[in-house]
Parts: sequence; structure tokens; C-alpha cells
Amino acid sequence: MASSQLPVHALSSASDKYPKPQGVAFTYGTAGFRTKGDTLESTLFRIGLLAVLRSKKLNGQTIGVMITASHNPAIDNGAKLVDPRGEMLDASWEQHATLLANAETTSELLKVLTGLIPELKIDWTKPSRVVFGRDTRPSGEALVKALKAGLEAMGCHAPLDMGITTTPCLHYMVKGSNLKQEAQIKYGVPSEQGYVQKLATAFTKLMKGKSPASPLIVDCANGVGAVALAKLSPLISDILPIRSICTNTSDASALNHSCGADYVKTNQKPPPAVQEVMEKGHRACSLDGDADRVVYYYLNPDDGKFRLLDGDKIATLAAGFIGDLVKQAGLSDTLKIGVVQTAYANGSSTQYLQHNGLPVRCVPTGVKHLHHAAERYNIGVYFEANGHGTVLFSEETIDILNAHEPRSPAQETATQHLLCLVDLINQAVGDAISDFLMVEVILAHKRWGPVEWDQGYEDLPNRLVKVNVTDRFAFKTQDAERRLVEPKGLAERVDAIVNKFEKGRSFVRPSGTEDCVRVYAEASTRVGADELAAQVATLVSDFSNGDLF
Ligand code: 16G
Ligand code: MG
Repeated sequence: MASSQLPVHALSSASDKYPKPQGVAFTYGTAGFRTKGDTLESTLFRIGLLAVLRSKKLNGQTIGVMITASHNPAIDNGAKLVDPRGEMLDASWEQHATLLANAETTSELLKVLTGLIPELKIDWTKPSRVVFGRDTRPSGEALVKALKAGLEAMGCHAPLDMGITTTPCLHYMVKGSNLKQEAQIKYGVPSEQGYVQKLATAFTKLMKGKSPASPLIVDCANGVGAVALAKLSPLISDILPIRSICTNTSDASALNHSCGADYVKTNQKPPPAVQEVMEKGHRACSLDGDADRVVYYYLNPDDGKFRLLDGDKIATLAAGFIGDLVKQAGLSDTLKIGVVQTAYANGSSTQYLQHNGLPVRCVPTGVKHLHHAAERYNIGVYFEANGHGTVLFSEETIDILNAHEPRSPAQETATQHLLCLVDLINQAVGDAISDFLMVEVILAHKRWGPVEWDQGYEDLPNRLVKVNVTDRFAFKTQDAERRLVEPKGLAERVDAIVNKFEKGRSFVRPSGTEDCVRVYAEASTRVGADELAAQVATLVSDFSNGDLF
């Protein structure tokens, strides 16, 4: 049996060096494992084991491991696996990750592992290839060591260490590593340098003939985005001057502290460091700690009020622009564009898209759900309101664009622009940097500033509330998380509250990353949205305390 070749001795002695902390339960959630960094060494060792199995299962294709806790505080860390096309680990394997991470002892771990090999029909004789990277967190170094120990114990030769890198760069790398030579030439060199070059080239082509943009303020969340931007920025500085803020990666405690996309989205205001340098009417954007998420904002020129241009605004901007290019290229009968959102998308954005004739699909929260849904269109635009997202062009679409014979110079230009966008926009996963370059291209082409961009629709006032409950798993949803199916009877009570509010909408879902339940509410007025959120939150908390039913 194949499993008999498992290097049991090597595994056993290596595993003993990475004992699982007692009394901790690990879960591979929406974005992989995520918890305190100093509790994760055994988990990283075991992720190494799983990465090797995954690679062998997929015939030796390269698998990625990213060590990051994204927008969480510096003390946290996490890890996620990346599948060969650069997408998130197939959901059916998440349970194996959880199972391995929770084996209490080395012998239990070996038992789980030995069971998985026949269960997953893994041919042990296949090779395994793994590439990994980490963000700037101090615990990252020890976690890399643990991961390497796991890979080595499984006989994975020469895994590729990308060092400190952004999550999207790692995804780009995985995708590129698995392409055949010819496809790889078109895609770009699978290295960090190759990625930076690819973005800079596409951006430069798309900005040809456009006057240089006014400087863009980029808040790097004191994270790895600062490192990546320092490499890209000099290549495009004469077209887009970038003023990087919050670039302190040497002081760990600064990471995501009073800065970054999550701060802006949650507090609905610029980070203090950005506020200091922001001028009315000028745009700024904030990345998160691993640079896979971006939101824009500006201060209203009239009253100086903060205005957020979130993932929904980016999605509508991108879908509109790309839709126009498809029309100008003469391909609107051939290429179908679709937009994918989650229940958190502001109702006004959904309505705006639908009025503009764009099909919109709603899927559960988490990049993997959006990504898979977007793959079903010729051109799939997906963004979460929080700024995670990208635009996917299917292989067939790229072939159609390459083969297209334009009937006019305008058609030719539009076709070329679409092809350049394929290069500019990360096709594996959302990239804050690639996304803001896309936004900058669109604004330049439309000769828009943030004010014009913002004019498409007005967000409905909304509120997100966190409710601590005794058991978040008691809350089960359906219809892309828009409706509760359990606890029984709660959905009807939520409906009864929602119906009291003009344009009211509210939903309740268990968080995939924290031990809590989230309540979202929107309504026609600020007071209404706040009141609706408060009433639904009280309902949820009463239930949790056993005061209901
Ligand atoms: C993770 C997800 C993000 C989602 C968020 C929801 C990825 C890469 N990240 O950060 O897409 O919006 O979780 O968090 O999938 P929640 O379940 O705690 O509300
Ligand atoms: Mg992130």
C-alpha cells in the first residue's frame, strides 16, 4: 500500500519537536487558520504535510502556503493553502487541514496521515512542489521554520521560499509556476520581480497618452504592501506619483494599528496619519496587512466630510468601464459580463448594477465563493464591500480577444485595452496594488476624480454589529447568508423587525474568522439603519442568553 512508504521515522521525530498546544482547537476557516502567532507552530508543521499530499494528489503541481493574519493585530498569525491555479484550497480539503492540526499527539497525527493517503487516493510516488511566503509579522520566521520541517519530513525537495511577500504575489507565483512554458511566456515570469514588471508594463501601456495623475496617497497599513509598493512605485512614478503612508514594517506593533483598509471601513474615517496629509477632493486608498484588499476615500470638497469608495464602488466602476470597452470593441454580443457580490454589498450598488443591465449574483462571504462564481462569466467582476476582489477573464475570453479582428481603429484600441487589463488585474486573487492601478487607469480614461466616481449612486446608510454569543455554530444560514434557517423561528422575527423600516434589510451570520455573530442592517436613513441593527442584535443576543423560545 502506498502509505507504507510514508517516512514514518522522520515524520515522527520531526513532529515531536512541534507538539500541539494543549486545550487549543484549530479550525481551517474562511481564510485558513488564524489565531495567536505563538500557538501556530504545530499547525504550520502539519500544513507542510498537507501541502505535500495536495501536490502529490495533483500530480506534482505546485501548491502555495501563505503565512499571514491579514488585517488582524501583529500578535496574530495564520496560514492558508493555495491551489495550483492560484485559487484558494479546494473546500473539500479544509476538513483534512483541521483534522491534522488537531491531532493531539504524534502518534495520533501519524494515524490521521496514514488514513488520509488511501482515503484521498494519493500516489506516494508522485513528486511534490511547494512555494511559500509570509507577511511582516514577527512570528512568521518561526512559522516558516515549522513549515519547512513539515515539508522536509515528507520528503519535499527544495520548496521555494519567497520570503516576505504579499498574499496576491504568492497566488500569482503559484499560478505561474503551474503553467506550461508557452503560456508562462504570455503570463509573466513567476517571481516577485516578474510580477512587478508585469503590472508596471500593463499599467504603462494603459496610461499611454493620458496626462500624469495627481499623487495618490496609499496607506500601506505598516505591512507588506509597503515593501511591494517600494519595488513597483519607481517603475511608474512619472505616470502615477505615489505617496506611501504607514510604511513602518520594522515596528511590529504598528501593523494594522490605526491604519489600513479595515480601520477605514470599520471606523468610516481616514487613518490619523492619512488625515494629516489629505486635501479636500483628493483621493487616498488603504491596503490591509497582506495587501489583498483595498478601499478608496476622499474628503468632500464642499463640507470636508469623509466619503468611502469601498469594494462595491470599485466593482461598479470596473464593471461599467469594462462593459463600455467590450461594446467599443464590438464584442458585446459575444462576451458576457457578470458581477458577484455578497450580502454585505450595499443595496444601492446592486440596484445600480441591475439598472445598468449587468447581471448580479450574491454568494456567501469569503473570497473563494466569489471567485468561483465569477469564473462562470466571460468577464466576472467580484468584490466584497470590504475591498477584497478582482476581475476574472476566462481563458475563452482571452482567446476571443486575441483572435478578434477589429473593424475600426476604435475597436482595435478597445480590444488592446481589454488585453492589457488582463495583465494588469491579478487573475488568481484580488490584489490591493493591482486593483488600485486598475482604478487609476479607469479614472484617467474617464478624466474623473473621486467626486465624479462617487456620483453613480448613494449608499444606503448601514451598520454592522458584532454580537458575542455562546455558540455561533447554532446560527445557520441559507440563500447566500441572507436568511437564517436555524435557530428555528428567528428568521421570521428578523423579518418582522425589518418590515418596520423603510428600505430595511438585515441579515445575521456567524463569523468565519471570529467567535461571534455579525448583524448587518441598512435602511433609508442613518437613524433607521442604526435602530434596525440594534433591534436585530438584541434579538440575537436574547436568543443566545436563552431568553427566547
Ligand atoms: C476573511 C475572508 C474575507 C471575508 C472575511 C469575513 C478571504 C481571503 N478572506 O477575511 O473575504 O470578507 O473573512 O470575515 O477569503 P467574517 O466571517 O469574520 O465576517
Ligand atoms: Mg488580507
